[in-house]
Amino acid sequence: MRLTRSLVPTIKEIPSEAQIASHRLMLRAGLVRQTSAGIYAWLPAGYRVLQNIARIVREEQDASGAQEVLMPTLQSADLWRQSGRYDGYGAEMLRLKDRHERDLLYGPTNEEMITDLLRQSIKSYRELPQNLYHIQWKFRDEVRPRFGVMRGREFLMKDAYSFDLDQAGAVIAYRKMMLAYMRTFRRLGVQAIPMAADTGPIGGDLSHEFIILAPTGESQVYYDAAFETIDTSPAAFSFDSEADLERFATLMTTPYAATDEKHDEAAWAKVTNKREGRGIEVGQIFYFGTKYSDPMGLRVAGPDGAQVIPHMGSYGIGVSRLVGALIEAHHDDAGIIWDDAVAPWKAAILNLKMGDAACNAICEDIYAKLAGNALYDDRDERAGVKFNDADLMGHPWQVIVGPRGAAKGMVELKRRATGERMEVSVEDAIRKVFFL
Ligand code: P5A
Repeated sequence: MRLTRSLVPTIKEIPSEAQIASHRLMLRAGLVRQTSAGIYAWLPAGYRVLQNIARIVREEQDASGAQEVLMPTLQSADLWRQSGRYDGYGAEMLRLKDRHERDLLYGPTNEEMITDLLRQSIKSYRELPQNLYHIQWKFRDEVRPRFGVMRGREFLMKDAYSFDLDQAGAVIAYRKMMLAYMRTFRRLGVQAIPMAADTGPIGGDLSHEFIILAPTGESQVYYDAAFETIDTSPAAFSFDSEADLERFATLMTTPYAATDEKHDEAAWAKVTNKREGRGIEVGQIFYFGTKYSDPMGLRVAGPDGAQVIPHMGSYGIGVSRLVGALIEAHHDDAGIIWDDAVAPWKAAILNLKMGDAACNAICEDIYAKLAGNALYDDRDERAGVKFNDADLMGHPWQVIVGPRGAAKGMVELKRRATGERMEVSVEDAIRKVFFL
């Protein structure tokens, strides 16, 4: 994209309403704008990041065998009356009526709706297991929406739902998701640690939160650094091997990891390599057995013809929260530092002398060759303004084109994460940006 043709409204001033770094940087870098309390519009740069995160989440869900669907945001209150959650959910649920006075709600989660869909669609144990997910907007009327997209009222979630014949099957589904989550967060450039958690309004007795360390996290967390060296790659564990999944689950539950509420000082004292700090919850997974399938009447015929109530789990990732969480984990005083995997553009091209024939020609050449992967700063602005905005926006690479280098066909390449600069030819600049 050419910056002069783009809606990337960066701001120099520090927005007074934002209390944490990621919220300030998302506003300053022109990623989002608030439209109502806890509700945000995603501008082009922010939306590209959101889509990159969603794509990685989707690829790892698909690899685990989950199937993508898309359920609506609006749900019938009747479904929630059947599960018994309609009244109990409280003020966090946004309730509305249609023109026929029918009660609807904007979904805060989809356990009921997916159970209803399966109830209509499957009859036999042969159709299990199933795991279905979607990436869809949710609404929770949080008492205190804050920290920008980190605790919004409307937010984008990946939510998956597993259905198995019995508890043993559901535990396998749970382990598969845990493995898929470890791979997902690694690809996003962060270390997420699974920590045993309470289940709240979703229910059940087995749950893990996935927490990443960042100074402004909402809870204090403690874990054994051993987590950081566990290889979770496909070479180490296969989704198709129950033995692999069991070995993985054992590895994941052996090192110490706990949030504040579950912290055990005696066990912590025995850990030699400690990691401690504030944590952000970027995902949570649940096994809750027949909590929804039973009251909602989901049944399949078992191998002996008798009716069986399937066991379920649900698995969430905060896709929009992750945009803020990744910034919390990776920024400096100058701005955002995007990981290559999620950056809105891989590179910014900074033309330091618009109108100079050599600068213009080189910039246009690189812009064409980077084909959609670059933001071309073609504004008639001072070099300092361009440098500051590029650092603020956090592009992994800056291709800096000035008249002196351009005259001999050279550009300067800067790596945002390290500050490293090198003078290279146009061809080498392109190779480096694409990691060739
Ligand atoms: C699991 C999927 C559930 O809702 N039902 C379907 C289960 N879990 S959860 O822990 O309540 O939410 C899953 C993830 O969504 C993110 N999240 C939020 N993100 C932004 N703003 C919010 N207000 C918000 N609430 C939850 C979190 O990352 C959470 O782990």
